[in-house]
Amino acid sequence: MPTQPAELTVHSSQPYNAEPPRTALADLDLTPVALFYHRNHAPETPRIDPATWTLRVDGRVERPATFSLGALRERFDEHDQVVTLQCAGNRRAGLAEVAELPGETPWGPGAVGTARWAGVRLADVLRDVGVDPAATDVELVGADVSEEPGAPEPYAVSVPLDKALAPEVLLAWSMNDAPLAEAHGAPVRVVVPGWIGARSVKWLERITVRDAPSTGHFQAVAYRLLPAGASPAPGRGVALGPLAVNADVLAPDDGAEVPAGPTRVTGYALAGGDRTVVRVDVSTDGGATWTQADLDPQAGRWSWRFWQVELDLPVGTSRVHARAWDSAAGVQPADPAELWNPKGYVNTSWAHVTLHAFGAADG
Ligand SMILES: Nc1nc2c(c(=O)[nH]1)N[C@H]1C(S)=C(S)[C@@H](COP(=O)(O)O)O[C@H]1N2
Ligand SMILES: [Mo]
Repeated sequence: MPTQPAELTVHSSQPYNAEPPRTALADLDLTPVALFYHRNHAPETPRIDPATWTLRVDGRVERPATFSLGALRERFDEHDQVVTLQCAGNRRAGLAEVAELPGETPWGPGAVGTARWAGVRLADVLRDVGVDPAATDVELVGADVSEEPGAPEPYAVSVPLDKALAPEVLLAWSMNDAPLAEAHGAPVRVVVPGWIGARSVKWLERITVRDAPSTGHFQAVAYRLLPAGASPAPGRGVALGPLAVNADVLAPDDGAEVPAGPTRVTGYALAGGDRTVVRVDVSTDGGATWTQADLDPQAGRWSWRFWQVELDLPVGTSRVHARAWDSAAGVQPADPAELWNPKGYVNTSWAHVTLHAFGAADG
């Protein structure tokens, strides 16, 4: 059945930040590129000629090297992974209801998406240049320059060496079996499965192996979890890495009018790091009682897991809550107020939508 292409909600155009409506993400193992959220920090999208693009690999390595796209393709095997990217700011709007988050993009449910990414393993490239035994972190540097930090500098973050050497971390040139789009980081971006989206650096130009995390703004100041009373400063708080377990309702939409009676409610759940989703609970009585949703098989080890449940909705307004559990017994907390933090990251509070069910007579 042909579906209407959904419109993205554009939060800002420079930098371009946009998300799809929740219902556009429902039931599609792979999010079409046209529906994939955009999260940027620089006012301009870099336009890089793949023919002249190079990747510099340096720092604490035995043989610093520069690779062209052709050299990467020739020298290393191609691998692919189905991976869900989720912005640490996804669902921030729920935290902004607790207390103001001035200057932060008010993401709804759509700063998340899943794609098949193909490229080379970061581990293969690192082994090729030889990592110094003293190395601890791998800095990933893009081509875009944000206006956010005091001193303008290309987008730079890092991941610990052990994650950088994990087989799932890719330098990707393809998304959903098509060449990676400029907007999503062409010609080559990093994909760090199970970690916050901010570590999956787009428009990758340099990899520097270090004995400390990157001092870039988006590692040292932003994307860190601070206590509610603290203000961001270099090195303050905890750098976000592995995703915390999260879930959301994808359909029906929040505020939807539906016929009373059996109603299929669907959504996704996502666990981070080396955890997996093991259970999703759904409640229509504010969490007093819970029903377990059916879990679909995962499209990939690093992808979200869809869930579904049939609820018997009475005429009137129902609030549907959902929460996921991960394989380390991590569970989503009830209240966003418990999670509120000054940059508005990691809203993993119970998902909820309000549904208005009408009877045959009001139909
Ligand atoms: N070079 C660069 N890489 C980046 C960013 C950026 O602003 N510049 N944003 C990061 C963030 S915060 C997220 S959530 C993802 C978003 O990827 P997408 O725009 O392809 O969805 O890219 C990450 N990689
Ligand atoms: Mo992000």
